[in-house]
Amino acid sequence: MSILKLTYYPEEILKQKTSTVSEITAEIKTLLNNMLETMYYKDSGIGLAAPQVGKDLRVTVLDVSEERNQPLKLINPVITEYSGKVDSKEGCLSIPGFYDTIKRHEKVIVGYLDEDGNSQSIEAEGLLSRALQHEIDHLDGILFIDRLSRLKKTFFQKWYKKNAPFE
Ligand code: QAP
Ligand code: CO
Repeated sequence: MSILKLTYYPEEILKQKTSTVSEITAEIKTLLNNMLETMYYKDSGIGLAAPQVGKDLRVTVLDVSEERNQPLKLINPVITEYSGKVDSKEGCLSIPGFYDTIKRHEKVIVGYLDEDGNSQSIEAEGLLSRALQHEIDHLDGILFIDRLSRLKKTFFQKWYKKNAPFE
């Protein structure tokens, strides 16, 4: 296993829609394990998407458990149902140190493939629902700052000028 190098705002790969995985190879499985290791290494990480480690693939890993022992590996995830709306604060490992509140669906159902290629679905609310929406956004080239109001985006730009570059 290895710790992967992260990509940071405003790198181009974070703005691009990822490619669907057509075959679950050993390479994909290794990538998922390395993404999990990288996420756990960044102590407060609860989700990481492939573009954040420089890969153009529709895969993401998550773990919202306190004990950090409930890893999820999602291949080709899609939101199939959603309901409700809720405001909550978010951050992103690709924009370290910046947090702001955005509105998201309260509940979601996400369909995906597991590592064995079986179709699965997760019904989620709370932190997992938010994390799933945040990570699936990454796979579509969307960062949480793209969902901020114009005023808050202006504030982000000021914050970024003061704090960039990351790493
Ligand atoms: C996405 O985000 C998320 O700024 C995952 O300095 C966000 O793991 C899901 C992190 C909110 C649900 C709610 C951010 C670590 C981690 C930082 C993360 C930082 C160190 C963000
Ligand atoms: Co993120």
